[in-house]
Amino acid sequence: MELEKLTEFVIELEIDEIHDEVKKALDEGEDPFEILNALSKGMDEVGRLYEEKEYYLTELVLAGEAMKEAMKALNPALAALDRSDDKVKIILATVKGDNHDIGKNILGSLLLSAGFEIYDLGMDVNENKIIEKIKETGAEIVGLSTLLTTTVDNIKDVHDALKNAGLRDKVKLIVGGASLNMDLAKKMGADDFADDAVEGVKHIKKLTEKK
Ligand code: B12
Repeated sequence: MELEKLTEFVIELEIDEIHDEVKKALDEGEDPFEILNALSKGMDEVGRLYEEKEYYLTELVLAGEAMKEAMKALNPALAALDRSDDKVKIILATVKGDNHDIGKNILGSLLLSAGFEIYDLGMDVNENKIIEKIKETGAEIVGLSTLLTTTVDNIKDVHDALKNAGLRDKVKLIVGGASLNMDLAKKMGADDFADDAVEGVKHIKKLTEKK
């Protein structure tokens, strides 16, 4: 099967069929990373169509659903690539007030295949939930995503909550998303920022090495 077909499936919002198509590609021996790449390409195109006003919010929501269905089929294959014990634990979340999770989910999939243990709290996540999860799991990295300029400040709330809970020195905070850059990330109290998910994995590896 050509991988372009998977790109097309995202663009054409084929929610009902995309899961099986991804499975089929895996069965045919396609590389899981190439599959992820093809799906991400589709999402880039959807974003472009939205910006050109050819797609509207409804299509964006459907594209998000299609990506989720595709990931359900792909994640086990990505996770199977790594079998190391003693995995570093990472909490992922989209900040409160923000309901964009496609980028975060891609980062999660890549981290999974790189051998990290992921606790994905979803989107619109309050800082207290993050603190609770750190206490429960002993996670040493928190990765936050935000795409809206109006929710960038909410990173600071997580930083402050970590401080108040006496956890700020024990946990590294890395952030990403289209509304951010390194300067802004640092201003919000984060330790690090990465432009995309591939860079994100590299940065997270570095952050965990230092410890
Ligand atoms: C899809 C989408 C939606 C979907 C989200 C579906 C979902 N489940 O995620 C829906 C329809 C829900 C949506 C809603 C809204 N959206 Co919207 N949306 C988009 C869109 C088109 C694409 C985003 C996306 O998924 N990109 C693909 C992913 C893969 O890229 P990414 O998220 O940037 O992630 C990459 C990196 O940033 C990085 N990364 C991401 N997170 C993290 C975290 C860490 C730790 C690291 C290291 C890296 C990392 O890795 C990823 C992969 O490389 C963008 C426009 C665009 N082209 O970006 C607008 C956009 C983000 N939305 C926008 C807006 C305004 C809204 C709404 C307010 C619209 C409205 N009027 O209701 C609502 C807000 C709802 C809410 N409360 O959150 C604006 C934001 C403007 C701004 N600067 O604030 C944008 C930029 C569109 C625009 N130009 O106006 N949206």
